[in-house]
Amino acid sequence: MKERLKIGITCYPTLGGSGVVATELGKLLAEKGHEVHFITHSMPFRLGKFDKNIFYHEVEVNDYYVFKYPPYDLSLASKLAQVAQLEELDLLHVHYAIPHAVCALLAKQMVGDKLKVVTTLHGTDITVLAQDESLSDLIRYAINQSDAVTAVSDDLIHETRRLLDITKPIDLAYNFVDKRVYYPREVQALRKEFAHPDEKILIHISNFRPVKRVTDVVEIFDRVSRDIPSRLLFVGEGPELSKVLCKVKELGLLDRVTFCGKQDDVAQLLSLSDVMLLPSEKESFGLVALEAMACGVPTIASNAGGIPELITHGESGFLAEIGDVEMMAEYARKLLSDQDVYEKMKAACLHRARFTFCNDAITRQYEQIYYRVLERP
Ligand code: GMT
Repeated sequence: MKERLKIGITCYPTLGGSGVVATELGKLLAEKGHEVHFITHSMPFRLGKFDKNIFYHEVEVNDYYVFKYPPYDLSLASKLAQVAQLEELDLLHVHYAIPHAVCALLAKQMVGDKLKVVTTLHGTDITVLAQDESLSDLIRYAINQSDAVTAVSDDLIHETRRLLDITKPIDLAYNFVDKRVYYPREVQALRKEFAHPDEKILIHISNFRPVKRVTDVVEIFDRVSRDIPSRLLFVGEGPELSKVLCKVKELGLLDRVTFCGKQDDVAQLLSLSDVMLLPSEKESFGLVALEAMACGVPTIASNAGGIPELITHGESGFLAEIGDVEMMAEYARKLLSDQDVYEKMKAACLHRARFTFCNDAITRQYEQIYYRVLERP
């Protein structure tokens, strides 16, 4: 290791892919000997076992009665400044421009210029919030003032430039999965709990936000299950859950669909599945498809956002236009009915996850960015 760094990490600790990536990155940096301080409103859900290099600082929100809305952003900025000073942090790596980068920049003003701010864009702050005129100037400011900015796909870099008219360099740092956690597990016994040996298992994992188009998953499954004996597993929950349940009932699929709710050890559920469905409207990367890939499970997805950078159509999965459930079902049938095509694709998935989205390489890339902003070559 070059020089041991003291790094503060702020993310949404319980939210989807960005929280997972930020937490996994922190754990890998700590394993490499860096001192990592998570500064968040609750314990990141994937933090796991004790590590002497990992610290957790909880942001407490002041709910003083004159505040109509408790000022979380100010509490976070103040905590970031406190921890940075007390622990002599070299930098803050914040995930999401709004509000985290803005809070980190305020902390930097309080602490002094020595403290560097690295901001990672994950998608929603650009593809949704940047289109809101009341926030776009603030997001532009957060990006321009950060010492370095990274994004999880090339598509997200282009969208950021297009929507915010930004010229500042943005580093591409793809998401990754820890190959010690995501690999094809031995789950034959568990698989029997979900399906008969002659049935295939399709899976969808998300937070059931409208952008995930989860009802398309039901439409695709409906078409596939007419020809191929199969089951569908839903993992996760969120605002569209009841709509999805209605669709499942309407199509008479209730006895073939299992709602697993929120699950922590998704590598097990992925390993017992045959195909992942991800028909999203927007997706800056699609971490869940990478998790599936690393477990040897091909994904059939929409060609939205950064997904085509992750999945090579026809090689490591199949892509169709957003909303084209007919085509996605056709690809699923092709994949599930031809063992040769399936085995080839499974091998391609394992190789791609291991070598292109390798946790070691991407952690090294982030370290290089840290040394660069700190001017410690
Ligand atoms: O997709 C979500 O609803 C969650 C969101 C998040 O903050 O985790 O996901 C975004 O970041 C992930 C990690 O970089 C990406 O894999 C997802 O594609 C991205 N979601 C969107 O762009 C909609």
